[in-house]
Amino acid sequence: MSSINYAEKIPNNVNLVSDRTLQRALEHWQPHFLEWWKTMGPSDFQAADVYLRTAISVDAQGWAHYGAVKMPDYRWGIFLADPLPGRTIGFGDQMGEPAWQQVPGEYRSTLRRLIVTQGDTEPASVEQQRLLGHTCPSLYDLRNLFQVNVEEGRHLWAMVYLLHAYFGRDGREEAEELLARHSGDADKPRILTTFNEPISDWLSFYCFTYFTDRDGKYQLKSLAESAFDPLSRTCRFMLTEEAHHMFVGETGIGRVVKRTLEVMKELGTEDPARVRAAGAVDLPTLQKYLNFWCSSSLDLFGSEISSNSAANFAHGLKGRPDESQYEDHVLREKTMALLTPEGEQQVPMLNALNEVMRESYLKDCEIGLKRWNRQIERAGFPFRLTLPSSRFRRSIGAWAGQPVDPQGTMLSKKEYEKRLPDWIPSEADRAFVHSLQQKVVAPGKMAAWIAPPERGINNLPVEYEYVKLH
Ligand code: BYC
Repeated sequence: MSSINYAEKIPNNVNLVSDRTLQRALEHWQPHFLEWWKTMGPSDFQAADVYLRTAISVDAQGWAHYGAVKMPDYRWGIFLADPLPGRTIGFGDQMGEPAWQQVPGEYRSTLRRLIVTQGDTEPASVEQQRLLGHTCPSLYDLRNLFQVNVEEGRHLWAMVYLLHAYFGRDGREEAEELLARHSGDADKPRILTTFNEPISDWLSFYCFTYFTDRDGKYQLKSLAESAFDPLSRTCRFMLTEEAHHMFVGETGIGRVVKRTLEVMKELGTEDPARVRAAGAVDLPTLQKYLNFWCSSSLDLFGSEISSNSAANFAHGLKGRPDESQYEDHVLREKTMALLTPEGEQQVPMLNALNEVMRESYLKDCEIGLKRWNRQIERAGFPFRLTLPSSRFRRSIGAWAGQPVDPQGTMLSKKEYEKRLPDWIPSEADRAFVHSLQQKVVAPGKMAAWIAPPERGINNLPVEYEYVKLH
C-alpha cells in the first residue's frame, strides 16, 4: 500500500518528485486553483476551523485523520488507488489485453473529453453551493457541507493530474478552462445542465447530494472500469470519498421527513398549509424537490440510444458499473428493448448502455425512498414519496421535451404545462423553502425545519463545535 507524502507542496502518492516537469506544471496550476477556491468556493468561513477528515493513505482505513483545518489550508493532492498487478482490460473488443498505462493515440480526444466532463462537475458543485454556509441549519451540517466541498475540490485535482500527466499541452489548457467556466455563467457555463442549476437552499443541497452525487457514483464506477489504468485508479479512490456525500443527502432528507412527521403528529393533520405554518417542509413540497433533482440527474446519463456509449464501451474507455457482475463483457450479440415516444425499439445493447446505467441508478435511488416511506408509515400517515418516471422532464435523449407526467404518462402539451407547477417546485414553493433557511450556529442546535442527526461525526457528540467560527 502506498502512503501519501504530505511533506511535499502537492501531497501525492504518485512519486511526483521523480517527474520535475509534471511537478512544475502542477505547481503552476496550484495557485490558480487556490485563487479559484477563494473567489468561487464557500463564501466567507475561510478563516473558520472546520473539523475535516483528510486522507492519509488510499486503503479503507486511510481516513484516520480528523482535525480542525482552515479550508484554504486543506491538503488537496493527488491520490490514486494502488495498482492491481497484471490488470487486464475487463470489457469491450480488447478484453483480456493488458490495461494501458499511457493513452493510446486513437482514443486521446475521447478520453480527454470524458475526463474534462467529469472534472467540470467537481468545481461546478462547489460553485453551486458557495452561499449555503450563510443559512446552515446547524454546525454539524455546515461541517458536512465543507467536507463535501473540499473533497469536490480534490476530485478536481484528480482529473487535473490526469490532464497534466497524460495529455500534454492540450491537457494543461483544459485544466485552466476547468477554472474558467462557472456554474450558471451566461457566457461560460459548466458543461452539464444539472451543474448550472442554483443550489440556494439546504433542501436542494440534500437532494443534490442524494441524486446528483449518486450519478457521480455511477459515472465514477464506470470510469473505474476503464482500460486506461491511471483513470481507473483515480476513480477508485474518488469513490471512497463519494460515499459520504450520498450519506449527507440521504440522512439530510431523512431528518427533514422526521421533523415534518413530528409537526404533523403534534398538529394531528397532514394539511400542507398547516405544516408550513408550523415551520416545517410539507411532504408534497418535498416530493416536488425530489422530482426536480431526480429528473435533472437522470439527464446526466446521456441519451437512451447513444453511439458515444457504444464506442466508449467497445474501445474499453468506459464500462458498466461493477462490470464483473455481468456475464457478457463484449455485448456484440445482444439487443435491448427501449421504449421511445415512437414506440418500442430493439436497440443493439452497446448503444443502450446509458439506459442500462440509468436503470440501475434508479434502483439505487429507491433505497432512500424505502427508508423515508418507512418513517412515514410508522408515523401512521398514508402519504408515500415516489421517484419520477425516467421519462419525466427530460432534456436529453429520446424523451427530451416530451409532455410526460411523473408517472410516465404522455399528456397534451397544454395539460403538461398547466400541471408542471404541481410536480416541481413553483416560485412560491421555493420562496417558502427559502423562508425557512436561517443560520443556526450554536453548537448542538438545529433549525426548526430539520431533526438532529442520530449521531455526530467520528463518534463525537452532535453538540460538538464542528466549525469554530471565531
Ligand atoms: N447535459 O450520446 P450522448 C459527478 C451531450 S456527476 C448536456 O447522449 P454520452 C458529481 C454529450 O456531451 C458525474 N449535454 O451521451 C456529482 C454529447 O455531446 P456531443 C459526471 C449532454 O456521450 C455531484 C451529446 O449530448 N461524470 O461526478 O453517451 C457533485 C450526445 O451525447 C448531457 C460524467 O459525466 C447533459 N446532461 O454520455 C460533483 C462522466 N448528456 O459529443 C460531481 C463523463 C449528454 O454530441 N462523461 N450530453 O458534442 C460521460 O460519460 C458522458 O459525457 C455523458 C454523456 C454521460 C455525460
